Amino acid sequence: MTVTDTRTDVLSTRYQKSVADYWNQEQDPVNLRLGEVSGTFHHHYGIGDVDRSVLEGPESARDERIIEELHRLENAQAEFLLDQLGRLTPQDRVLDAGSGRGGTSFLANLRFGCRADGISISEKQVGFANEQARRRGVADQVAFHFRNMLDNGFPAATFQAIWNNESTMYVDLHELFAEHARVLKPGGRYVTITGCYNDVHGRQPSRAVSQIDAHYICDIHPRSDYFAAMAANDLLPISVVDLTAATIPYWELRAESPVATGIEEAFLTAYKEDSFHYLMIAADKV
Ligand code: GPP
Ligand code: MG
Repeated sequence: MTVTDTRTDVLSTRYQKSVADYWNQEQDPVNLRLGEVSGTFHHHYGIGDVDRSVLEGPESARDERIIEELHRLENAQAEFLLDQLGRLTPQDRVLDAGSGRGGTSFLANLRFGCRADGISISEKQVGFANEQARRRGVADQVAFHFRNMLDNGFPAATFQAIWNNESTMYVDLHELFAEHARVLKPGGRYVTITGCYNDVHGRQPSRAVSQIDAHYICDIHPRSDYFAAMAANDLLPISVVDLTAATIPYWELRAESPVATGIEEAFLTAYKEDSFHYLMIAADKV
């Protein structure tokens, strides 16, 4: 199959077009200033204990120290995701579905030495991430493509591992996992870190979860949908970790930081009232 990255049918719905518009315009300091700390730019949240001393200290250094601490926590989240990918060798290929500015792909290539491909429906993000690959001298090993994760264009059984780092809330999970299962090798690993609503309390999202959906133009899924869609698509869960308690300190620090965006209270409310969970789910392709 010949696939180019200049396809005109990448955005197949008006919804996808509006999501692409959002990310093509996004220039938020909460992402750019954090990325500038190390040159690795992420689009996900953080986990782990916070060094609260960054909030004290001299006024002049305070903002910079908070930003460095938030970035340390988002790096820790990406490293935790990579911990779940299983044994990978430099001969393996991995796919980053919803790759943003490329952060998790670069860390995967650094850790495993394998080729990483990232896909995004934002042409801006794809351009930014490819420029990062060039600057980092890894453009021959890490490449980003303007493609849709529901129709990724890769041949069947290409990848030993695939992940979604906080990007599943933009797509239908049955369609997504069918496409992932197609391009994963048998025995390959799928990992997602995601926010999902707690449907133990009912099949509608809470107010706080709805506020998060409106903020990012996304559609947060109920927890059970992940497992139903995996089971229907030859993905066999091997590990589930509830990261909710581990991400709350990130949100508390972010709420007090100079880069708060206004969505912090909705996350803190949703997590603390148990209507929303931050989960890692790993599964193997049968
Ligand atoms: C964070 O990206 C992730 C999303 C927008 C998807 C929604 C995630 C959930 C867990 C519900 P970001 O790093 O660009 O967000 P922000 O700009 O708020 O830091
Ligand atoms: Mg962010």
